Amino acid sequence: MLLYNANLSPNALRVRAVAHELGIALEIVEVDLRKGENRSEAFLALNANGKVPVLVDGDFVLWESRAINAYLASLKSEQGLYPEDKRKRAIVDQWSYWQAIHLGPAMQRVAFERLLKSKFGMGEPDEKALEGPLKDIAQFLAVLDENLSDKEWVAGELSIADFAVASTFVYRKGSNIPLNMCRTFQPGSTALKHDRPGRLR
Ligand SMILES: N[C@@H](CCC(=O)N[C@@H](CS)C(=O)NCC(=O)O)C(=O)O
Repeated sequence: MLLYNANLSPNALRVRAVAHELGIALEIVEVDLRKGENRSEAFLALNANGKVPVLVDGDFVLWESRAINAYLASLKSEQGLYPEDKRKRAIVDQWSYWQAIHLGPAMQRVAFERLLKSKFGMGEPDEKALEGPLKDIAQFLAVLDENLSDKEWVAGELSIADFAVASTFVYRKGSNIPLNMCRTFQPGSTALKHDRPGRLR
């Protein structure tokens, strides 16, 4: 299986982490986003959005990191990362979508302003623009905190939703997003076990 990857991408990291957890070997094809390799005709033929990650399994092409992870986990269903039980799966989907639609974009907005913008020569951080996202992050982390107050993994058992949520935190420290607003992430808390993808960096 091939994974079109960019090392700086949290979305690609999420897939590498799940493949690693499942013991699925991926042949990595590095796509240099800064050189615009994701805009080449060959790459756009795989994903017209021009975004990584993209998985190629024989003649099957799949993009969107969470869909790729659901596919990979389904190939090794006995490991339970994407449970077949309808209700358990629905809860995994619930947290994966929550990360994709709520927590992830807010964290990404801050990471872009505070960390990536200057790295890409796009100017200084605009702190004013971050008031809304930071407020959202505090609200969403409180929800995560509450959810993890009585369990180790977001959907009860380790699942692809944990990898979705954990990969959100890759740029947290560099973006100066404090976790002291969230008791879940205090030293010694079980939520810090959500660092599995971090170990693969
Ligand atoms: N929702 C997509 C997001 C993919 C995405 O935004 N990838 C970024 C890297 S983190 C990318 O390829 N950006 C290049 C571009 O948009 O030109 C996923 O989860 O796979």
